[in-house]
Amino acid sequence: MMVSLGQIRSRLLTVTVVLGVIPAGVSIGQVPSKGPTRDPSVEAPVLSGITIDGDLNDWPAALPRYPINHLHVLPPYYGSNGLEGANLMTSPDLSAAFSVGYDPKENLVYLAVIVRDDMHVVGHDGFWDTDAVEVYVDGRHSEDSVPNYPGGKNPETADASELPVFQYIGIPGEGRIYGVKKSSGRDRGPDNPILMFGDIKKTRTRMAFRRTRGLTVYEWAIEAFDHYPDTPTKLVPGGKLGFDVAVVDKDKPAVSAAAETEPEDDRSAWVTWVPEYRGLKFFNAANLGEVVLGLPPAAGPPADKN
Ligand SMILES: [Ca+2]
Ligand SMILES: [Ca+2]
Repeated sequence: MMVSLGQIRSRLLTVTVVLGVIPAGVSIGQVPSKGPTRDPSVEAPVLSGITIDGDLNDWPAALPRYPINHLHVLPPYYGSNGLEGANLMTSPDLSAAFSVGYDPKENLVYLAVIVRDDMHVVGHDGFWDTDAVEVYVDGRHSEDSVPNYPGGKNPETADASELPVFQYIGIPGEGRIYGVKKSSGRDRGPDNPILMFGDIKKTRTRMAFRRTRGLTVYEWAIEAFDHYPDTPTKLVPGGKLGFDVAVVDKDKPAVSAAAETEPEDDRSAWVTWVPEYRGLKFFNAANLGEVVLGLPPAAGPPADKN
């Protein structure tokens, strides 16, 4: 269930009692607390001067890269695509990792997804026919869930404001993503990336990709929301976001019009950062890992006097 105002108030009260006081302007999901509260958890350092162009030369070289290496075989939709038993940290067939940071002034999360993938396939009709990256974000770091699309809606009518988790999707090519022609009841053009169940143009989320020598790089600026589209999450040091990233790998162009009719051995692989799979991620925020927003770099030591 999505939380009601009453639940929010009672949660706020609990947090207030525990912490004594909540700094002004800090939303419930962003009450700073020390250390990770989920597994997996990564810290996002403060970055600045990032240009979204698919070139990571503007990223600090020393930034950690975290493996995206949990393969989920979910018949009849996703297969192993030849990756069963492969080391997804080193395989030339598929190995993927991400780095993450944020800019508190721009109020954006920056995400670099680096994918080694020997066979580049871009399709436009469904989730089953293309290489892709999916980013899951919960700006409120909640444990909210819904059992299904709210109010009897369907994927074409459901609205991102009614679901506990945002799903952004990008593909490494031009054209429509996952066959989505309609979302939140409105016709959509072939945007890249898209906000599933919403309008990417109402967000500041952007993505650019580059493909060179078997390596596909996706560079993202991501806007998180307390409530879409009117209340972006304020990104402050110590704040936490629910987060996961999935890499989709299709290696042979689709020969049919649905995932379940693709040859089983050629079905795309779906690989995530979070180890467990417990159903559609946009229905349950508790299934995400987390990004902890780091402190700005400390002032350096005084310069030598000589
Ligand atoms: Ca760049
Ligand atoms: Ca591929």
